[in-house]
Amino acid sequence: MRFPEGFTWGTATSAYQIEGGHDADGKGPSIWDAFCQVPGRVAEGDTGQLACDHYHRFREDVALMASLGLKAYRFSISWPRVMPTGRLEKGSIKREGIRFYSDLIDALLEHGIEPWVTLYHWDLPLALQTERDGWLNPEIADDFEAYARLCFEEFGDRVKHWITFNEPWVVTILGYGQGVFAPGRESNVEPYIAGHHILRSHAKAVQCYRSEFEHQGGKIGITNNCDWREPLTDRPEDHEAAERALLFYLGWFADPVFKTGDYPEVMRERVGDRLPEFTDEERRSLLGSSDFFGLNHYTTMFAAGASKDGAEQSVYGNGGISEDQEVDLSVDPEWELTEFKWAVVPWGCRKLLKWIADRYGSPAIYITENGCAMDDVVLPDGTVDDQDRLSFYRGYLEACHQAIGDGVDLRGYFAWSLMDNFEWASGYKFRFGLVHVDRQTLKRTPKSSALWYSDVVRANELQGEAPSRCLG
Ligand code: GBH
Repeated sequence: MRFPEGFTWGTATSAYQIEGGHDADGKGPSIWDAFCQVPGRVAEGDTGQLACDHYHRFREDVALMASLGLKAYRFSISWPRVMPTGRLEKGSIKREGIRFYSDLIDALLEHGIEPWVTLYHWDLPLALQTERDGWLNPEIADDFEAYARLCFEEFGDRVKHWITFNEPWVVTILGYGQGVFAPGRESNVEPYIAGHHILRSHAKAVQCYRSEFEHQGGKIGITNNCDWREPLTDRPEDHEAAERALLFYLGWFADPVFKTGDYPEVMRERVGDRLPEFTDEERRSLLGSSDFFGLNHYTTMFAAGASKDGAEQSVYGNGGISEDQEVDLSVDPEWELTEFKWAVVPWGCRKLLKWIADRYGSPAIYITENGCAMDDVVLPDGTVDDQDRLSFYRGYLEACHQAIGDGVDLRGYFAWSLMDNFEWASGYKFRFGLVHVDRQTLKRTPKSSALWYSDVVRANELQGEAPSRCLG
């Protein structure tokens, strides 16, 4: 599997999932610190208080990445670590928090690893939630802009790839629709409001970057998540259902940025006045506000036109708000499932990449997350021979390779995740890491999949010198 020269190979993590140090050096609490304290919200009462203690062990982690030959690393900045109240006010900037990220970035660059920085991977400063209603408040766009500006000022001399938001769909549907993620709200109105202000905040941060930090010469974009939706049958209503499901999933956040400056028409029709309106100026600032198309992709489901009963049974289905989309989702019982019960369907990845290229005019796409939770067995010597994860990666990388052959402009791939970490509401039981982290000792050990991935990356990096090397 020879990938184009210059292809970006990396792994990804997020702050709350690995850092720990939840109150170290003056860090403020986030909505995830609070959510974890609510009994029953996170499996086994797990929290991210310690996580992988990356806050104290980052040098070891960077050295590990370097030893695996990794060339890029996507991580997120914890907003309340650098701005404990979330707002720019007197004394509200924490130099210690800034120093942590600055040291991390320097360590990466010393090892020839390119930092890709996400500004928001779900850990909103708690005060913005309790005092100001979080993403429901239109004014949050100003707070996000101020926070983004601080990051550009402090790190932009060294960081050349920025991602404003990780997965608005998860923030809105799981956080404000189903209530299974922080802040734990359940509604069929709030997801659309929160999504609206996330998009406005994204546009403001990008405008700030492009107007004030152009001299830094970096790229900025947004990462959305989308699972593929395959029509269940050849019936036209199933084809329409699959398309509609993709528009409610990805089109919701991608059309405003990459296509029209506004939401898909089908959402307007079905969501009606629960879907907020952008001003003309907002539409203008949204359209074209991403230098690349960030995509997190994990799985595939069949879509069928919903029977009325189905829609009523499941008000907040796992594809969004199902009463609005009227799509019935299912999986093929033959498909292999990961530990998370997500189906392993590499061809869905290939089809999704093509769908994005066709709908959005062949943007430069980066897969900023792809990976799986598997039932790892730790051997007596502490190693993990995770052949099922390895074949997951082989399958999905093959699909990416084929997509490039189909003409898709795929520029990079980040495995989720560098190491086993705090898997949100599922706690530590589910492990997505290439590197095993022992929960007692926090010792890091690369799994078989990590060594394989490392080989793929190295051989691709060597392509010029050793053209005969063949992988896969
Ligand atoms: C990512 O989101 C997150 O960015 C990351 O922090 C997290 O650790 C990682 O996932 C693993 O959970 O139930 O079959 O309908 C993933 C977004 C949205 C992907 C829901 C799977 C549901 C599949 N996910 N989707 S299914």
